[in-house]
Amino acid sequence: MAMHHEDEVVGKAYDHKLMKRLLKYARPYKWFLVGCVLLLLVITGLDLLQPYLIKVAIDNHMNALTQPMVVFTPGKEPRPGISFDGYIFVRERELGDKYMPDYEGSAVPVKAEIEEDGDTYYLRIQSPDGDVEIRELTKDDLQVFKAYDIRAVIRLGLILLGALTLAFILNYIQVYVLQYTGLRIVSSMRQEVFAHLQALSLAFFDKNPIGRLVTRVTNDMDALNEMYTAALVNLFKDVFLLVGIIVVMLRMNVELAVASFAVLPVIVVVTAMFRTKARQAYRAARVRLARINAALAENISGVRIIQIFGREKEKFQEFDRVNHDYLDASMRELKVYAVFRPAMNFISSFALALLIWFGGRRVLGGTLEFGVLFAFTNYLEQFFRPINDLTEKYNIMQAAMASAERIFMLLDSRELEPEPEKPVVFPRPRGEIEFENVWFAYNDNDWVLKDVSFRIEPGETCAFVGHTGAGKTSIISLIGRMYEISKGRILIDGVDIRDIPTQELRRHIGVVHQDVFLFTGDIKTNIALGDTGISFEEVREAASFVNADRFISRLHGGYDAEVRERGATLSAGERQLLSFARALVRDPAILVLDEATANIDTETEALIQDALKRLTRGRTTLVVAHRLSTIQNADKIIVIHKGRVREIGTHQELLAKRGIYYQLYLLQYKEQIGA
Ligand code: TTP
Ligand code: MG
Repeated sequence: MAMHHEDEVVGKAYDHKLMKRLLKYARPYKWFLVGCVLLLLVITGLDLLQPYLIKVAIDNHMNALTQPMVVFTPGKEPRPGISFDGYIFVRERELGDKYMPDYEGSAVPVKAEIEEDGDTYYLRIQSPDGDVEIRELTKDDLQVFKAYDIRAVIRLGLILLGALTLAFILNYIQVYVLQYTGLRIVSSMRQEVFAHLQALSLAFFDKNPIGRLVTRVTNDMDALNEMYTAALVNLFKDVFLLVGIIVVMLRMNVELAVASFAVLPVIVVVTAMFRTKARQAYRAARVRLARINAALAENISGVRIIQIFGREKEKFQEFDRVNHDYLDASMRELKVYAVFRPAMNFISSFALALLIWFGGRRVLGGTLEFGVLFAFTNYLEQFFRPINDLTEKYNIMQAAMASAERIFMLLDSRELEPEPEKPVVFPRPRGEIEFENVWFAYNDNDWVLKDVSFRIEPGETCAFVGHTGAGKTSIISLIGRMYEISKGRILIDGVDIRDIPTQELRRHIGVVHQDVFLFTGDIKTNIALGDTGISFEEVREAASFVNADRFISRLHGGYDAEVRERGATLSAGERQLLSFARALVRDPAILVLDEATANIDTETEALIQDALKRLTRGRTTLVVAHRLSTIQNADKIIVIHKGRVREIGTHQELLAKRGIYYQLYLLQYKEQIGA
């Protein structure tokens, strides 16, 4: 498990393995995504259609008055044309190639053309045998021809409007479905991460700061959402569009298409340069941002200490440094983008200029129709849009890949041994606890417990004493299997705890820490901890049993009183009593009290002592206490020294031994006399 440098994980913008795994989460929404891709295909088609329609309007109708026509007798025309003087005039270009060779169905004088001479227009009709008939067209005559084109332009305009409307509607559906899918995918991933976090052993949380884990579930998930919605599927659209534009351009005019794409090699080179620079800059900024987050989290949670020790200025300067570092890195990143975007703009403008120079000359020379040039400028603009967006998508993909890597790292972390394959049925234990040569370390071979063995009989009260850091808390966490031991066995009722499903095991163990953690919510939920199997009556009973009901009834709202900010509104003693109720309401077979009786006023102390006496009745109880006065009645006292069990016995036995316990006792006794 190496998660130490995970904030510095900045991978590639595309990683096949990661992508495969990411797509697995998208599988339930496969059809939504496929639908989106299909919609994008249609939308792209509609996007491509628009310049083409305009080209047709320009070349076939706006600039078409003087184009060659073929004359048909009415009823023989292969497609609608202009009805004039008892004939139907159809433009050659609208007929297409297949009618050209034989002029099938045409009247005797077959070819016609309108000629312009100053303000006067002539209709020139030429029969196959070479006879030419020229007649002047009156204004009304001319209007007949023009009306045909006006109608056609209106029709094309309507088609364009239809295409735009359809594209709008399809875009709406596509964006909606895609965003919905992205949110669903990420929401289910977030759920998985949360469930995984909950199941991780404490050892994991010792190594991973909370701030970092919160980032996983929020920021990193957002990055993935953006990838699913903004980058992944839209990449298809970009590819469709680019390929579509290239195909359409080539079909319209090969020469012009080649001229338009002359800048492509430059784009490739510039983009490649950008990618390298952007990755370096992103990595640098990312690492520094992680430092800012860490500094922020620590300074906010430690603000009490900072203020009371007056360290504001130093901490400010410390943060200022980190902050500046990040600013510098961000500026470097900014510069990369600040150069790339305008550069791409310049290239696209240059390509446009090239096109106009190249195509404009041909239009003036009569070898290129204006509508084609117009469509080309349009397509070229569309062509550069996805290329310009590439930077953004690149950014998104890069962030997403890094986030995915971190999330998967988290999901892959296994601090606990897997659940037993053949779990034993574990009913309520009698409460016999046995440690058999247990060796334990938080880190590798840095032994905290060395060869610890002891045995506690059902119903006994057993106290652990020893110097600070001796390993008392560690022993207690091992019973609930919060950590895995390295060697030896821990048995409850003779069953190795590794053979018991952790949930079953922990259900029978009630723990009271000195540092009581309260959740946001009311008093009764803090006792029942959301366990629906526990009735309000039971909560009240438990609370009154441990003498907690007295202060609860004084609270505004009683059991419904809100607990805010982890119980900052309650005193330490009150929180202690609450945690007793919390442990008792589950009626655990084994009760663990870690320094539960320190730092409490005499009145509450008396209440707590009274509560303790009742709590311990009928169950195995393990108590860690620094003040030996509180454990003199324990059935068994185990003295831990530097991770080893040094003495076991009752208070009297241990005093008689004159060993470590005796020393401790004397020390505290002297203190008391002195006080
Ligand atoms: P503890 O078991 O916490 O010692 P203790 O409970 O006997 O001490 P105290 O009376 O002060 O409560 O710690 C034993 C050693 O293990 C100590 O050197 C610190 C180390 N340790 C860790 O490395 N990680 C942990 O999460 C804990 C709890 C302790
Ligand atoms: Mg401790």
